[in-house]
Parts: sequence; structure tokens; C-alpha cells
Amino acid sequence: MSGLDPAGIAEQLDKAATTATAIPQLAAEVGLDVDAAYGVQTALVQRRLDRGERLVGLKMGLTSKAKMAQVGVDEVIWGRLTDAMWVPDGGSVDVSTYIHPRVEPEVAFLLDRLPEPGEPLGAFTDAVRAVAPAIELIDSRYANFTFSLPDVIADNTSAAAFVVGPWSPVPDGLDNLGVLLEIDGRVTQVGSTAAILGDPRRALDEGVRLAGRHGVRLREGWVFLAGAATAAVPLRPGAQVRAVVEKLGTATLKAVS
Ligand code: OOG
Ligand code: MG
Repeated sequence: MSGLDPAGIAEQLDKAATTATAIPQLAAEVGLDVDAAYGVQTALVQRRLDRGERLVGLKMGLTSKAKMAQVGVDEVIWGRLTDAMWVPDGGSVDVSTYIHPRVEPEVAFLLDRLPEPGEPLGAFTDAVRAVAPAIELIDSRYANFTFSLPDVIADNTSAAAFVVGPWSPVPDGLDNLGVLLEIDGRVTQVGSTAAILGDPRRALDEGVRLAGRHGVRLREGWVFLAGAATAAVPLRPGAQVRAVVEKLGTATLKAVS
């Protein structure tokens, strides 16, 4: 295929996800820029909504240096979360339904009201009802988990599944909490919430601003994933995954095949 056909690209990405089959990168070939890529993402997620899925939130990507370095893209990005991606805490996923799944530890916010773009950081605390440790399962639809900035945006920022641990009231200070990712009881990644734009509340600020540019406003009751604090780790069949965030507790996920 040549030329820019957002609906056609969305269809290719959707098929790649539903059949767990990687596709080649396409942005350079078809001349997809960042704005057009968000248009493809909208069309891609709309295909899910047309199948009966519901939007439940927004996720940030590449809000930490560890993540930017891992994938070689250094811009903050955002994507959409649907109810079908939400796995209950302690639940399981079938790894054979993904291409090359990876897991990463995150912090989730539960939105209480609609934050406005440009609100001071402190004001976000009352826009957020609760906070929780979370795990995101990402699965790039591109071969070798390799992509450019527009490619990954079009692919809904590799979103595939997520787990949210127990919600708690927002503690004083979210900006320097220890973060661990454990696989089968062994620590595989260590970090701090400070890695997330210096303070995960800043990710919310960025999300409001960046999504707002594309006419997307956050909604009350939505989940907001602030982005991974560490690099992501491949998810193997049988793995028991645990993300631990100091003061917030743990979220767990089991991989079956
Ligand atoms: C892109 C998605 C990044 C995060 O938390 O940084 C992301 C990717 O790494 O495939 O979800
Ligand atoms: Mg993530």
C-alpha cells in the first residue's frame, strides 16, 4: 500500500493485534507524521469501540528516560485504554494472544473531575480521587518491537492490557516512591516514581495538554496510566508478575499460554 490512508492503516494495525501477527513499520513509507498518526490511532480505537468496547481511560508513554532509551523514541506520547484491556488484579493473560508482550510497572490515577490544561501541579491532587500501583502489558504490533514516533502513536502506543492494584487516597508526595518489577519473585527492574517526568502528577498535566490538542478531554472516572518508571521486560508463559510501588502496594498478573 502507498499513500496516506488512515482507515487502511488502522485496519492493518487492528488485524495485527487480533491475529497476533507482527507487521512492518509503515510511517516512513506512507509519510505519516505525528498529527496524522493520532488520527490513525483514533480510527484504530474506534474499530474496538465499534465491536462494543468502551473507553475507560488514557495512558502515557515514554514519560521516563529508561523507556525512551529502551525503544529509541524520545517524545512523550499518549494512547487510549478500553475495558477489554483491563485485567483484574491477580488475573491472568494468555500470552499466545500477543505478538511479543512486555510488562512494565506503572502508577495509575483514578480521575475525580476533569483536569484543565495548564492547571498548576498542586491542583491535580484534587482532580485525582485515588492512586494505585499498576502493570501495563505492551505489545507493539511492529516486527522486532521496533518503531518510529508516528508508528508507535498510530499503534495506540503499544497498549494491549493493564492491571490496576488496590486504589488508595493520594499520599503526600508521589515524586520519590520506590518501584519494583518482580517476575516469579525475583526483582528484575528497580526504579522510582521520580523517573516519571520528575513526578507522576506531571504526566497527568502532559496528558491533559497533549490529548487536548487532539480534542480529547479526560473524563471523570477514567483511569490514567502515568507511564512506566523502568524499562519493560518480556512476558514469558507461566510468569507471575508483581509491580510494587512504595506506600501504594502491589499489582499482580499471571501469564498463561
Ligand atoms: C511504547 C509505549 C510506552 C510507557 O509506559 O512508557 C509506554 C512502547 O514502549 O512500546 O507505555
Ligand atoms: Mg506503559
